[in-house]
Amino acid sequence: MVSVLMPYISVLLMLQFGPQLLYGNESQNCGPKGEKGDRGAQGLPGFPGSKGDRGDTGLSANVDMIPTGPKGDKGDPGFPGPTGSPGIPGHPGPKGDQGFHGIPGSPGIPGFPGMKGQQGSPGGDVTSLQSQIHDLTAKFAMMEKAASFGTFRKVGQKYFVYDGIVKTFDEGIQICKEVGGTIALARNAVENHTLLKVVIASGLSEKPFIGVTDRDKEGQFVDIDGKLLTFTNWASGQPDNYQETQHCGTIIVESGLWDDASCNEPRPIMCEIQ
Ligand SMILES: [Ca+2]
Repeated sequence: MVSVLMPYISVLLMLQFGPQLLYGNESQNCGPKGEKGDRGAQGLPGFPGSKGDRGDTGLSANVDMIPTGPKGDKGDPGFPGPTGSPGIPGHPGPKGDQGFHGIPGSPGIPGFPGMKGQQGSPGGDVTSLQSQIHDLTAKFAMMEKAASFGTFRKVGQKYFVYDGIVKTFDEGIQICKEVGGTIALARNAVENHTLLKVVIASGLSEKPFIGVTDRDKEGQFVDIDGKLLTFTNWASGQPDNYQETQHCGTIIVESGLWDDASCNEPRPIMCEIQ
């Protein structure tokens, strides 16, 4: 502490006793000159000096020499601009892979029951399908034709029809041929019963012709193609070839039994189409 204050204490002693120490007391006698004292302590700092002259102009600033600051933060996204016009369509891309099979659809509405068809051939190819379409078309055409007659009944694969025509046996054969059929003939009991239904439904009172005749050989009835019969339904005592003029078959209105009669006497003509 004393060493720190020593400079200030020395200055104070110099101010108080300096002149006497330096020049002595004029009223006293001077003694022998002493040795030179030690160098005094450093004085206190002086007052600030006056402002200096203006300095020289510095070199021009070089922009490149200005140090670059740190990179700023990323700016906010801008507002979307106006929509441009559509571009030119590109070329078609390559064909993609086949997709997975879809979920099966719901069942369709059941159709109307169709007519019983013939037994089809095995397989489901296009040929079979075309054949079925052909058969259906033919059946529809036949049904449409049958419905064009005043009375018609279906049995098996054929229709018995009647439309009020009264002709001779040979005229009847021709008329039925023109409509795509033949003169009606029952080939079994069921067909005979159906044929009788047509007779009754038509309100006939005269026995219609059926397609049998023994004109070629007396007593041997055949169909119009000349084939022997596999089914007959003759009434008792018939065919009797009454007066040797009866060579064509008829069906009795009340019973459905058969009777031979004159081929040249006009009678109702029933046809069968199939
Ligand atoms: Ca007879």
